[in-house]
Amino acid sequence: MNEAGRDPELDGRPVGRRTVLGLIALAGAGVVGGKAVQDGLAKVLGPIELRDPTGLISLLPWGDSFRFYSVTGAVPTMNAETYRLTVGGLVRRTASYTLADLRAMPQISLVRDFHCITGWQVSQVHWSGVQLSTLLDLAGPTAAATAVRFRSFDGTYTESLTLEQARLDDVIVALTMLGGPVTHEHGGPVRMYVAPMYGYKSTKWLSAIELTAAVETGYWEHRGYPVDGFIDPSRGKGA
Ligand SMILES: Nc1nc2c(c(=O)[nH]1)N[C@H]1C(S)=C(S)[C@@H](COP(=O)(O)O)O[C@H]1N2
Ligand SMILES: [Mo]
Repeated sequence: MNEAGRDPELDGRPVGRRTVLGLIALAGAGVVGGKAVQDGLAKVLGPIELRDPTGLISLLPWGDSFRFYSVTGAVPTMNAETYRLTVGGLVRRTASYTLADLRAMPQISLVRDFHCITGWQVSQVHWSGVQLSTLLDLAGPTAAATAVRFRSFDGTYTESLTLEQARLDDVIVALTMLGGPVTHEHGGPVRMYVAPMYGYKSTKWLSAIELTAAVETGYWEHRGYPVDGFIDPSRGKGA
């Protein structure tokens, strides 16, 4: 959230804090039921995931729940028949993987707190998928490759990591999240999860992984975010 109480990442939906607090006050006073409040908030905030039984904690902008982010409008829906992940660029062996191909590879699980750089976070989120290093080993980066770029089938979002960061064992091509397949809203069927970094590094609706000669500035980095996305500043290069 910025000082105006708005979430700059929530595409085209500036949210007045007063609107949110007003709806919560109404619910507290028993004026409207939880469902009505949720529907009202869904209109101003966009879809939000509700985990607390009263439905009130997650209505707060700082509650323990995900926002659904997209910098574009409608994103095509992909399924097991239509989804492909390409790996290319500066590699010896390019590849195009189906969802079945990815599911057949060794999977790892992670449980971590998710941090968006705007301040919201979600505790102890379960993830599983294929380590990015597995796909990099299959591709065989050439000597000229020093970085990895991620593309999204939303047609707009990009991100990058250095090859060294991309090989960390908690950087995964995620197939499950929150105990089930990654939903469309969360960037499914396949998204990145770069566990040691802020959420903007975890490209949703992942379509391509490309080995490049240098780190290419990503979508939010063009708009001011640090290229080094480590949550723990001691792990970064000290920008
Ligand atoms: N394609 C795409 N990936 C994206 C984004 C986006 O808008 N589009 N937002 C990023 C940001 S800023 C965050 S915090 C997380 C949010 O993930 P969620 O939408 O599953 O909560 O996705 C990241 N990946
Ligand atoms: Mo974010």
